[in-house]
Amino acid sequence: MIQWYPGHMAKAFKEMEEKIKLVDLIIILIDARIPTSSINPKLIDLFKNKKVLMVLTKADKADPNLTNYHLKKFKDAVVIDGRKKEAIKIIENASLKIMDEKIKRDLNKGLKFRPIRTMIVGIPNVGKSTLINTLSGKKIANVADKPGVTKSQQWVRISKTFELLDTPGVLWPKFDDEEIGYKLACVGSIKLDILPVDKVGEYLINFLNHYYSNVLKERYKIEEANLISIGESLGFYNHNKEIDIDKVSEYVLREFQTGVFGRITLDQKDETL
Ligand SMILES: Nc1nc2c(ncn2[C@@H]2O[C@H](COP(=O)(O)OP(=O)(O)OP(=O)(O)O)[C@@H](O)[C@H]2O)c(=O)[nH]1
Ligand SMILES: [Mg+2]
Repeated sequence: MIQWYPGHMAKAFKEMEEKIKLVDLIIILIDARIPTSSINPKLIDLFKNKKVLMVLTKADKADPNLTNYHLKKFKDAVVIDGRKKEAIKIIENASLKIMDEKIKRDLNKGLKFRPIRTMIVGIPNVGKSTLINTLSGKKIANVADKPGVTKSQQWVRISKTFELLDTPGVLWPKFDDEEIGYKLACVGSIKLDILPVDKVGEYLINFLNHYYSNVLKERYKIEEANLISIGESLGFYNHNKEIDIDKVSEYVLREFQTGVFGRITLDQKDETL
């Protein structure tokens, strides 16, 4: 069981808590490849009295049927590719719709329209800073394909409609199910150095063999896909001429993360509900 909650995440969480009152709308980003497992229960709990928009990112790498399936479960949710300009209208329209009543109420009271203040939150590496850059049309926030890039909060004025707060990615102290930890590692939200990397690789391979049975066999030109056979095919031996299991795992995980196996979702129907 993975139990791990670094101090910087506890701090980031506390800072979010302090900002709640300043914010009208919370945008929770979740990874379309793990639309259930990437929902941080601590965030849902923290924002239970706020207006929330769920945003599925990286749907371009997820199984479209499952994205549609999961999307239906949320009250207010949209799907975006955070790197693309189209995301702007999608987020703006959904936010204005959610805030519609309040905006009208304020206008009736004679108050001037003021930008909707939103806080963008979610697990590490889900695409928060990318979305902020797309929304602002500038490279304001640091982005990289690894967890833990954003270290502190940052307010960004987007337009007349929006002010956004970028936040560091946060996980939660204890996963109900160890599969959640493996899935978060598979999509790159948990650093591989805090986990038994061979177990994560094995988890992914077993999953793919079960749900997408040909992808590994075709990719590595093998009859049966497992860490050993993939390692043999790749020629990943250590100095004892044994298969370097960790290296094979890391390689397969990286290939999965870059999308070479096709569009794959790790949360299948109602599996982790
Ligand atoms: N394919 C795809 N990649 C995306 C999408 N959104 C973001 N990315 C990529 O995901 C990686 C992580 O993006 P960031 O914006 O740094 O993620 P973050 O949530 O700010 O991460 P932390 O600051 O570490 O919490 C980058 O390589 C982005 O290019 C998307 O919708 N589709
Ligand atoms: Mg970031």
